[in-house]
Amino acid sequence: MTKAVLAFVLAVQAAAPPPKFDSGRAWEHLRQLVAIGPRPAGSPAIEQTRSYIKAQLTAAGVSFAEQAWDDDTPLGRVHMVNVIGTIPGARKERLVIAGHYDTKLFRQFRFVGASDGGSSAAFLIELARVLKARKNPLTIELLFLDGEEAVVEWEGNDHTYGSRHYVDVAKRDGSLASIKALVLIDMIGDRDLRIRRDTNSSRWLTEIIWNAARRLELDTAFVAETTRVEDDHVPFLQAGVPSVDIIDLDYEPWHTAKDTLDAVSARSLQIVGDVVLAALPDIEARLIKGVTLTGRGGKHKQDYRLVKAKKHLRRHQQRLKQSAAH
Ligand code: 1BN
Ligand code: ZN
Repeated sequence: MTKAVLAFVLAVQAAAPPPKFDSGRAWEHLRQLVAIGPRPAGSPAIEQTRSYIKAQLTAAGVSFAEQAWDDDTPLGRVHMVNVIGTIPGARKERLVIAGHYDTKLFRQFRFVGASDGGSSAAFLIELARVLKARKNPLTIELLFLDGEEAVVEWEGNDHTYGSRHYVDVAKRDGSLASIKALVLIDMIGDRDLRIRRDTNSSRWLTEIIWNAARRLELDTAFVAETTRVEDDHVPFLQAGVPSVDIIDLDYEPWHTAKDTLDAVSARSLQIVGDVVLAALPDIEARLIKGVTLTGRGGKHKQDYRLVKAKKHLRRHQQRLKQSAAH
């Protein structure tokens, strides 16, 4: 390739908009995950699920780490592993986008969790591909959580093992401060998607996401009604990390043998993909103080605003130094 051709290719790549969320791809991931069968924490099937997730992250060019531990459950010690995909951004501070990939253990029937456990994992895999090709102002962490489900009953500490472990480790190793927000995805496959606003979630994050849905005329799926959910976002909220749970709990097949591919749709995955990606610039703007990405001016405008934000931060730091010196 000549220098001129190379420069042209690089210029085209730089100008090209990031790819869109492709629910066809997400659906294929979901199909593969469901085909593995029940995938409870500690099972050989969840090991296989993890291999699939890791292979897909590698294919997307996203590096990952595994966070493994053994946790005490009402059924004894269970081996669990969070998979942490990282897409470096312009800044080290992280926006975490998470979802669980385990399915609830049921011995009475075959539970494959197409929406509950499957949809969140499939969604994150496709999001990895999209965000890898995007210019991200913050580092994005795609967090595949193990052990969300109760091993027996959702009471006491028998739930959210993965998120509690992740937050505990982040507190201990000092990395919690760099986590600026969490967007949690759970049970988004429902064919008849109806996501209520969770009142446990941080208000400003909920506003940004539901506003994005309204802009896209997807407020039939992101409805105005509220609910209160305990899920993997709670340990983050308790640690002071602004968090939002995007979850459709109005799902008849929930925790039944009917949570299969028949009950979910690619369209629902697409809706959530479009809304999350539309909300992202506003979330990032809020997190990078001084930036207002209110316009939809494309890459150059965003770069310009980032430069302005950096300047603003530098000035702010100088003022702080000056006032400390006086
Ligand atoms: C979500 C999917 N959850 C379990 N599977 C969390 C939850 C538990 C939500 C109880 C509502 C009630
Ligand atoms: Zn569940």
